[in-house]
Amino acid sequence: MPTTPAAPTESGPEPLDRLPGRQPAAAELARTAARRAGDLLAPPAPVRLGDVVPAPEQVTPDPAADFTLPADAVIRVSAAGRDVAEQLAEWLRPATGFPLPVADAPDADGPLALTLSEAALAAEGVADGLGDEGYRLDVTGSGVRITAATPAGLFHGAQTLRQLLPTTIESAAPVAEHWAVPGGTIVDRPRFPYRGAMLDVARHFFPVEDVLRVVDHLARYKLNHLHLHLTDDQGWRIAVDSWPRLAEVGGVTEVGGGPGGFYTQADYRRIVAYAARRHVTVVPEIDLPGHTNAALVAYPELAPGKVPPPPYTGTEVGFSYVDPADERTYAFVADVVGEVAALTPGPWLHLGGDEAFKVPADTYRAFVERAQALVAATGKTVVGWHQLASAGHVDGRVLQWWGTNGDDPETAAAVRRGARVILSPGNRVYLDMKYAADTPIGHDWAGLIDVRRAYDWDPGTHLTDVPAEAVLGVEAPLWTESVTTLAEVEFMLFPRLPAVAELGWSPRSTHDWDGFRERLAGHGPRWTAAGITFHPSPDVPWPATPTVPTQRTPDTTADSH
Ligand code: TNX
Repeated sequence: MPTTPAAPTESGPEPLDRLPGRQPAAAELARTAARRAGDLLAPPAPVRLGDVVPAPEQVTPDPAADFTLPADAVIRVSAAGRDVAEQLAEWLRPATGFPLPVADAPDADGPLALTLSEAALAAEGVADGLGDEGYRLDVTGSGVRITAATPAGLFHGAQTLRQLLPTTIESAAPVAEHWAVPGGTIVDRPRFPYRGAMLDVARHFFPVEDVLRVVDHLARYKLNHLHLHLTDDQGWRIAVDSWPRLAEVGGVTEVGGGPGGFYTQADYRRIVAYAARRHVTVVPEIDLPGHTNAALVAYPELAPGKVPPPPYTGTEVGFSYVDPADERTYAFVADVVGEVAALTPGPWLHLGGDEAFKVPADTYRAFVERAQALVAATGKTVVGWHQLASAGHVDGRVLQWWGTNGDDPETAAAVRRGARVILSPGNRVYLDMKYAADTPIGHDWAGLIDVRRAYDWDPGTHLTDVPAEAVLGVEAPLWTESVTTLAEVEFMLFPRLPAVAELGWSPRSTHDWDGFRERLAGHGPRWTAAGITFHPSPDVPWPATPTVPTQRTPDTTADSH
């Protein structure tokens, strides 16, 4: 809608500020007021090339080279990238209503081309190449080309392209829209190789379809690991053929007394395959030796004293453990990690290790060392909560930091012995923490975490005496004691998950709260269009909607950890 200032009644169409006797300041005010009124009615501002979350490494806009996707566009791709092209088409077809066929011959000129090429990357001017997840995206007047060395790189580039299209691209039904993409070039690759989120499916069980949707959310923001917390006191969620009662008996409870549930091996395979297609690696966690009440209900011979405990549906921690003095416990661990490893294509197996409060320190260490060896024997790399640090090293092992003070000599010592670290500081990225005191679900033991607090820290320097080179990446865990539905999962993930994704992906040089909150604001309407529930955090300047609260939460970002 036009935003020309209203012409003064007697003076004709001359610009207000050039009229004799008029104050330029008043004229400027009038013009601004008119522009504001226009803005209110105007469609959302066009997406700019730099509006991407997580922030790309290099963005070079060329406003003269904007491109509009035509209805007869064909996506051209080489054979190895075909599946990424098919997914891009699946994302774009519903809203555009365009057929978007996928065809071979990526080198032919066309409006959309995905090129897999090592050779092309050598010429891109990125010192050490785009690596196994980087991509280059070129938007010119004649089309969009994404170039990468791997399908994962193409996939991340395709997710970027999705964000560069108008918000309405998220619509599930065709929309009359000018499908413009801003011109220029993006060259992009991740800061850290491991970028993840954790879903606790043990405290409350979530059906396969919910997990798949969470995978989609991760993939949008270039997160590449989904950690599934599969076992805990309240439920055992993965079928194990050699110990069938684990799921059949241990799976039928959850916090609050609901029906629980478990994944059959076919369900789990479906999750890992769905994730793999989206370049997300599943990290299964079997929490040991504590957090095992559900296993003890199913197999009392694993319990110290051999007395079957009652099923547990509360939210306390630290009371249960498998009997470290019974050899059957180690047969159980070997069988379970063996089956889970065989079902899992990714390289990781998470052993838990947290809050085994009733196991004496030296017994705990000896147990963990045997369990780590059993995981290593499956060919997987051990991951565990940072409490594992006290046990001896095993090749490649990774400690997941969930403390709140940024300082742990035992973890630092384990790093000197060769461990790597995933950062999940409780007071920064625990997505089960409330945003504000009045958030209806969640905990607050690690503090209130609104978007700024989740965003404003540096994984490279967070832990005392742990150098950036030892940091494998970041992960945002979502514990589900109080989270019971997919909508509640999404409410806790959004908008904090994209903040964590940016910490994991974007170079530190792009870190900028003001810029981030502006870019993030543009995603609110996308989530709405996609049917994703989110918390309208007052930290973010959402485009005007009546649902946004105006009160700011107290600033909890004063300390550095
Ligand atoms: C601590 S973090 C736990 C979980 C709880 C969580 C709740 C960690 C390794 N253990 O068992 O669910 O706090 O915030």
